This record gives sequence, structure tokens and C-alpha cells, in this order.
Amino acid sequence: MIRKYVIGKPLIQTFSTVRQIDPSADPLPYFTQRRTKKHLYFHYQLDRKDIVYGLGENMGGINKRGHTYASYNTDNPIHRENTPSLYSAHNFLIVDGRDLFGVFFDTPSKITFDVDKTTPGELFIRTANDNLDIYMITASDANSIAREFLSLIGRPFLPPLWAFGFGQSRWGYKSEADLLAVMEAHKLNRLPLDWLCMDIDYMDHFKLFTFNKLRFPFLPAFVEKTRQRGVHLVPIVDAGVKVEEGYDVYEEGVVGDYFCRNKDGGIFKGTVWPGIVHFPDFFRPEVRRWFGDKYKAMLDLGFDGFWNDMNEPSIFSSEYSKVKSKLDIVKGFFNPHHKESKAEEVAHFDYHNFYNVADGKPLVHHLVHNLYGGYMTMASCQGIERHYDKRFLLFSRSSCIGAHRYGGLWTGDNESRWDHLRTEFHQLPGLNMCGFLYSGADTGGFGSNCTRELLLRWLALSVFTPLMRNHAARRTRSQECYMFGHISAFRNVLMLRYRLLPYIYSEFMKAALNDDMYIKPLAFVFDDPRVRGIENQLMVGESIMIAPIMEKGQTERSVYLPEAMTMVSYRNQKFTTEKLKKGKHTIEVPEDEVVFFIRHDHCIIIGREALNTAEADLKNVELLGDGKSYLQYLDDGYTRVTNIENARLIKRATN
Ligand code: MIG
Repeated sequence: MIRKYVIGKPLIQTFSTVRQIDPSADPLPYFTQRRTKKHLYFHYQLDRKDIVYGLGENMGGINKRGHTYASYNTDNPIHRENTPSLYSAHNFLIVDGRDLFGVFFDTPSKITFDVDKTTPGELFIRTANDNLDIYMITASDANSIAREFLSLIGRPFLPPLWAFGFGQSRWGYKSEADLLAVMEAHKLNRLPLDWLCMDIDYMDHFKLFTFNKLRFPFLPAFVEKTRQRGVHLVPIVDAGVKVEEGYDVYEEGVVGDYFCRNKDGGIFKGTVWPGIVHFPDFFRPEVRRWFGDKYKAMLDLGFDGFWNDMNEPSIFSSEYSKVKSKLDIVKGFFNPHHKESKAEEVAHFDYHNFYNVADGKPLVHHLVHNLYGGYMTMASCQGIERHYDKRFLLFSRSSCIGAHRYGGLWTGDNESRWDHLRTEFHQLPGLNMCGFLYSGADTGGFGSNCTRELLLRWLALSVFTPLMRNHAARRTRSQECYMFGHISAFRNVLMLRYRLLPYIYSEFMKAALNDDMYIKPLAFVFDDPRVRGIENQLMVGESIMIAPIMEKGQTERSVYLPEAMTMVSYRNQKFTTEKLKKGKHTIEVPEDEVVFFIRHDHCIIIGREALNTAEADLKNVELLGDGKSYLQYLDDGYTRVTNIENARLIKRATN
């Protein structure tokens, strides 16, 4: 059951929900409220064994207890277990224990969740803006609560089949030749590949929707040529528009009055990659329409995938913030006394000094900050939809709940570190709970230098995430799958992705179309007290459980099976299976092997090897596991889908 509580008079309409719920006249249950001059507080006393799930992309583990989280979208390159703010605002959580409820704080403003950190056992939520909607969801179990919530916020973004293939990316591929070299290396080494990203260097002086003609002299022929080789090119699109006379996007924005303004009425200027930029005021429908239509020229060149970056918005400096470099921000983190993040403090200066026009009212950006990236994604998605009639790839760095309907998400600038592999593992269930099913982290890590062992182990997790992309920062060690020698181990793990593609795609689509999560904590599936609190095993779709190696040097680990399962291992591009009893096991997983589990009485489907999704045959599948049948979702992979039709579900059965 979903109940809505309206506190005060919400500042603006958000776009988080798709269902109309009449406000309840009763007081908000479970929480006590306290108001000070500046803030509104909600308190709830947690029981010792309660688990708190959710909060989307936030750090801190699957169980959120012990840390504080601040939804205030921040370009924060430091991801630590106790980092309060990343790029997104995902204000939904589930308390599971003495009481069982889900609660969503629907606000465009900053909101802080102190989950058993400052005061033992206390969950307290602080809002900067005391006008908001709160949705309270109750059901018989945590999974049903998540499903109710997903039905409230609406069906997630559905990418095309090729977006489930392997993507390779690097900030540093600068030209057609660089991209061709990656494609060539994948082909030579028989490493599957479906898409390649183009980072900011493809642009002419970082101007959005432009190309550096010296580096990309043969567009659109180049796009066509790569497509013929089975590879889709995915250019990046940032938020800020370079201020430059004669640049059409800038000039149209000025003439059309599409940019955010300062207090004094001038257009706000920030410094980002292009130098001085203006920020489109994505809160206004006419601005979204204008910006979205810019994608048409890119679509006409043959591109059918995009990633949106820097849309918190990230601002290096402005006349309001005196920060000279990101280094200052980074340094701030080593100050043990900092309360929240330094990046956030710095951004505050800027965010208090420009305006968005939302619902016809000019509002200081700070108050509506958390919707900016989400509105950019909405603009992009709707623009592309107006000019392209098939499914396309779109994912964004900044987001809010609601934005999950318009694009997927990647978790931003992580690093090549073992704890960041575990971080992704912990982010996945929270993201799924908030509707971001098409998501994943930079495999191998963005910052710092990756190692062979870390990349292999990371790929073994990414095999199961809908968004599977290897991405790294400029000036780091090259971390393409062919850069570490003995390529067969990399081929093995990438091939496994393609062999599991029929299952992954089918489970993703079924979950998305049935208001369900694709990746879940074990406790959402098994009614077994021993799975409560497990942080290193997850469910992928209905039938697979994963328990990857996430520690350096580890070749074995313990796994708890809440029921008998089939252990599947993939090594030397071959499957072997073994039945294991319910209970605790120690499993051995050498570096060149991937292990996962199939639930008792379940089957999964596996396809043949393929070097890209165009080659993959989703109809030709074998069953694996001790179940009798599998219900496969199947479509052509690119036609837009409006609902799950029975015709698309095919029963695959053992003989
Ligand atoms: O300030 O476009 O998260 O994926 O490679 C850095 C360059 C800007 C941040 C993104 C990252 C991307 C990088 N961008």
C-alpha cells in the first residue's frame, strides 16, 4: 500500500512519480517530526537488527547503517565508504526489521540521511526545504515494497540489445584512428565488442554537438564503417555550453533565453572544460525541447547512443567560488574535521548564485539542485525520441528518481581499487530499488592504474551488470582487455557475457516491465535469517546468484547457499556444473575462471559464443540448471516496447 503525505506546500512539481496518489489526512507514521528555524527533521528509532536498504547509488554498503548520506548531487572524485554525496539524489529507503516499510522523500532540495551514525540506533532525516511529499509504502516483505515503489515511479529506461554487449571506453581515444585501433585489437584477439565511447576530445574545443574535423574527418562514413563491423559509437555530451561568438548553440541559447541567470539578471558563467560556459535551464520545457532537438544532427550522422556527463552540474570555478583547481577539493578530504564533502561546500557558492525557472517561478538553483541532471537526461531522451524511432542507448552521471525513465546511469569517477569493486557490488541493489536497472560502474576503475588481476575480477562482476563498460581516465595505465597479455582469460570472461546474453536480456526486460528489480539482495528472495546482512552475494534475475571474488590475491572464498544450488563455472570457454547442498561452502575460483550459481529447480538459458550482439542468436539457446523450463522474453532488440506481451514470452523446456 502506498500513502502520500504532503508536508507544507511543495516548492515545485518533481517528475519522480507516474501514479496519482491522493494525500492522506493522517499524520506521517513511524517518524516523529521536529522543526528548527532552518531545517525539518524526521526521527525513527531503529531496532538493533533492523536493516536499512536503498538510497540508490550511495556508498556505505548494502545495509546503509553506520553512515550519513547527503543527497546533493556532486562531482566528487573521492569515493570512500563514508563519502556522503555522489552524483545523484535517490531518496528512497526500506527499513526491514521490527517494522517494515519503504519511504521516499520527494524533494528537489538537499536532504540528509543519518542512518545510525550520530546517535546510536537513530535514523534521522534532515531537509533543507521543509516543503515536500513523502510516500510511505507497506507490504508483506521488502521485495514487495520495492515493487510497489517501482510501480509508483514508472517503468525504467529500456536500452536496445546492443547496449547489453561489451563497451570499451577511455578518456584519451582522440581520433578515428584511435578508435579503429581498439576495434582492430578486439577483432584480432577474438574479444567481443559492441560499443565504443567517444570522450570529450572528439569535440571542437569542447563545444557540445560539434566535432574536431581533423580528428574525425570522415563522418558520417566512419560511423557507418564501424557499424558494419558491429560496433556502435557512443559520444559524450556535457551540460555546459561554451561561450563563443558564432557558435550556434551558444547564440541560439542567448537569443532564445535558454540559459540560467544570476541574481542580477545576467547569464551565469561557470568554467568547465570549454572555458567559460552557460548552463541550459533544463527545468523549462522549451529549453529541454531546444536542447533535445540538438541530438538530431548526431542521429543523422548515424550515432544511436550517448552519455551525459558533468550534469550535477559540475563547475570548476566561477566568480562566486574561488576554487582554482580540483586539487583544492581533493585536499579538503584529508581534513579529518570536514563534516560533509569539500566538493559540496565549494559548489554551494555557485549553486546559491544562479537561478532556474521551475513551474514558472525563478528559484535559486540550490533549492532545486538535485533535479538538474535528471532534467538534462529527460531533455536528451525526449529529443532523441522525437527524431529516432528505435531504442537507443543513453546513460547519465547525475540523476534523481524519475530520471530512471529517461536513461541509465554509471556511477562516475571510481578508481582502480579493490574497495571500489566492492563499492559497485554494494551500489547495485540500491540502484535497482530506485529504478536504475541499466547501470554499472567503470569496470577496471576510472582513476589510478588497473592491474590484470583487478580487471579480470571486475569483469567477472560486470558480466552480470546490464551496463558493462571498461572505462579509464587519461594518463592512467591502458586497461583494455588486450593490454595485459595472456588474453585468453579476458576472452573467457567476455565470452561468458555473450553466452549469458539471452538470460541477461530476458531477465532485465522482465524485471523492467514487471516493476521488479534485476539485481537484489539475497534477503529479498530467501526467507532465511542467515542471508540477512550478507554483503558479498547478490541475486541476478530470478535464477542466478553471484558471489564474486573481490579481494586481491584471493582464489577461494566462502559462500552461503540458502538452498541447494547448481554451481556453474566457466573456464577455457567451457561450462562445468556441480550440485551443492544448502549451507556454507568454500569455493575455489582461479583468476581465469568465473563462477556463479543457479537456484534449485530453476533453469537459465545460454546462447552460443558471439563477437557482438548482432552475431548473437538469442533464439538458439540451451538450458542449464536442474529446473524444467525457462520463460524467455524475446524481441528484436530495437523496436520500442510499451508493455510485456505474452507473445514475447517463450517457454523453453528440457526434453
Ligand atoms: O572532469 O570527459 O565521469 O567518465 O571520462 C572529468 C572526461 C570529466 C568525468 C566523467 C568521466 C569522463 C571525464 N569526465
